[in-house]
Amino acid sequence: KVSEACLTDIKKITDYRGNLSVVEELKDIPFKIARAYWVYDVPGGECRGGHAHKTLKQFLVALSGSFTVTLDDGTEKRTFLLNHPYQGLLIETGIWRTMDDFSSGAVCLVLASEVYDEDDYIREYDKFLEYVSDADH
Ligand code: T46
Repeated sequence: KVSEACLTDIKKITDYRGNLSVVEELKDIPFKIARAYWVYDVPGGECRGGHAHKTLKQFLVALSGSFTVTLDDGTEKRTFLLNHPYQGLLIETGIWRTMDDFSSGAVCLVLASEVYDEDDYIREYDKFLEYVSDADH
């Protein structure tokens, strides 16, 4: 449920040489990490996402710059601003997400619980609403 989503603080080790943040699977992130990818060089005004996943869970971090992530569980929508490399957003299964308002130089790191599988995507909003209203999925 979107009402349970929140930005999580990531461990930050400050140092005169610069800062370091770290996450470990099954400890800071509630799944084993099967894949990492990152989104960058997003032109101003472009949005990404616009789909949900049946199985995949993901953890998003703005490594640089900022962007917003809107989560929608079919009932409620909430928008989060990701603008610190020491904060992350967990996206559970069955949540429609869109990513907007990328600043110049924004880099979005995504840690994912599964390898890439196009069959896991729900890319049409009406199918998503059917999916979430079907308790047997
Ligand atoms: C998500 C948001 C946050 C691959 O071949 N392998 C991959 O691991 C990924 C993630 C994508 N692709 C291909 C599939 C498309 O042809 O790369 C192309 C762009 O993917 P997509 O349009 O799904 O990108 P976004 O930024 O809209 O969504 C991505 C993830 O796909 C998605 O799971 O939640 O980032």
